Amino acid sequence: MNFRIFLSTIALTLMLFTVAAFAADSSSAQSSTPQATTANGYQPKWWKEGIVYQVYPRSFKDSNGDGIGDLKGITSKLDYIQGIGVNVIWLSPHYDSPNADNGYDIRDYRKVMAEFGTMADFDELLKGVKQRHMRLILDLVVNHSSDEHAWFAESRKSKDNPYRDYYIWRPAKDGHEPNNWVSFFSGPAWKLDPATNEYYLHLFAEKQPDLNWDNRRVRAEVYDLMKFWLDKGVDGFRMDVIPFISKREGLPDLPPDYRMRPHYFYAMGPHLHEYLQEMNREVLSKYDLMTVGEAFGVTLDQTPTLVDERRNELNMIFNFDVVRLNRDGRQWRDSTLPEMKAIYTTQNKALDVHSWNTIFLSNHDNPRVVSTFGDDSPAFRVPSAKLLATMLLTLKGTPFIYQGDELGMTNYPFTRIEQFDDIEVKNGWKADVLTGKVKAGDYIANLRKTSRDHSRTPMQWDSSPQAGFSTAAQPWLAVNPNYKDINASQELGDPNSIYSYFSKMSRFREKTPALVYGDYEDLDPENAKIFAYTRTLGKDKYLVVLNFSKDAVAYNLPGGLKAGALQISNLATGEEETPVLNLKGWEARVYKQ
Ligand code: ISL
Ligand code: CA
Repeated sequence: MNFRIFLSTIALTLMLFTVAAFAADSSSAQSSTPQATTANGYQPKWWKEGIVYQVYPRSFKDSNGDGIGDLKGITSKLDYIQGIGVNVIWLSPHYDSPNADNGYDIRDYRKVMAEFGTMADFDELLKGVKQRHMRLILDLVVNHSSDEHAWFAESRKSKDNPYRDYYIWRPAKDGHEPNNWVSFFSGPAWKLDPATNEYYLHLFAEKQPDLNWDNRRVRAEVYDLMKFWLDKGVDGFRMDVIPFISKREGLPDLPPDYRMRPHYFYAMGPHLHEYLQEMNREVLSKYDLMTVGEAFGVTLDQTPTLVDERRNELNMIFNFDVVRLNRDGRQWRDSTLPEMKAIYTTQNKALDVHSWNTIFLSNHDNPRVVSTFGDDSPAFRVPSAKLLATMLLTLKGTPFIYQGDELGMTNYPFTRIEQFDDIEVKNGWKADVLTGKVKAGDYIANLRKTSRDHSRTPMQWDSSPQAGFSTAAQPWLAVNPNYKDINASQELGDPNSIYSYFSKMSRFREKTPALVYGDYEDLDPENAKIFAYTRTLGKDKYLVVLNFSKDAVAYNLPGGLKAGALQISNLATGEEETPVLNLKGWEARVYKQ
């Protein structure tokens, strides 16, 4: 070795030594021990272990008798929410809004909707959540704003207004809309604005103009408003239709095969990843957050590109394959259990240790879970709601419970168009029924299965008038007539209620790492009645057996597998372990093997 090489080797060794010492120092400054991964390689995170409860404020609890749920109402029910065993609350939009789409059309992102209360009420709510060691995530609706937002009021004034480029304006093309895009709420996605004689884009209602994310000033505004709420101490965001924020270059026409499923064309635009990474750099990475994107129009193979932790975009997304299993476009269809199982298997294969899933069966845009995936007839409503709770809380992914599902609330028996509030329903009526394209009877029959309003009827608190939701003679949307039989006050006092079962299941999940992080395996994919799967973490293995039918089934576990020790069941059987499991209709069991 010549002398120069010898010297530089010493220098290099010294340098490496210093770097290593520095690295050790800085990591110990952050946390005393680096967090160990689970036996199967996951980084533990609070948002992977959490159970989320979605509150739709308008329908939750009315504190002042105006017929509309409000923030004080939610604060008064925090113990009830905690009693379900959840530890994160997702609040649907609570911002100032003219309510063309119940708050998903925001007029002022920094103001509380007057109907819901004041900023002081919001601060009280957040304080109450924190006192109970729970967390609060907000709805971030930034693909579009309200047309009553100050930005849009400016933008529409003139072509050279400084806010013009906050939205997406185009001149007419051959006397028509700039392209053939359709709105999710019927009709074209463009509206001609007389002030400048140009069209603006609205993928949803006319009162929901799409923001122009290609404008860096728009992005900066969004990051600022996010920080406004995060600095108050909220713990993250559910991001409304976030895959739509980047529009396709040149706004090309919808190809014919996308007309019935335009969301797959609008989603995943060319700059989506760039904008999410920027948002992550500018905002998300500075806080300890939960982020979940409403990934309407995202396919499973695209999912890892949004949630792989090494890419620094989102923590999780909602994939709609299961909740939309019963739809062909907007029409109801009967799905099968093997179809549902196939989706979960594909999801689990698509996501590796760097990604994380969500599990949800309903929300404010879907019908009630027990009426859709269970059986809401008197004989089976309770066991089937508990079976669905068992599934929700033992599949792999962060579970989201929609308000009222913990009580087994059911679909509303709609018979007339006047009973609906939803803009999607009203616009569809005008576009399809009043034009004679669809018969009124067929339209209502379909809505009885699919309408978003099923989930939006008021929470059923007790058997007093208006189910204890409000002292008003008429709440904004009618209470389900079954509230005398299905309500919280009855369920809270009953150890065998659906509410009590949720509570028990949630706590069981919380103390069982295998149910959070364990590998998932479907044991019997083709079985049309039984859903049987295992969750395995190191030496811990749990078996879940669900009878998705009202029939009794004598079930032989595949491959001579033994069930193990019964941990939880929705029907108290206490049966001894045998090679055959004698399952009653809608029975659910969890075993430790
Ligand atoms: O019911 C739907 C329309 O057919 C849903 O597909 C829904 O519009 C879609 O999932 C996007 O939902 C979100 O954005 C909408 C809002 O109406 C929904 O309530 C919200 O969850 C526009 O902000
Ligand atoms: Ca109120």
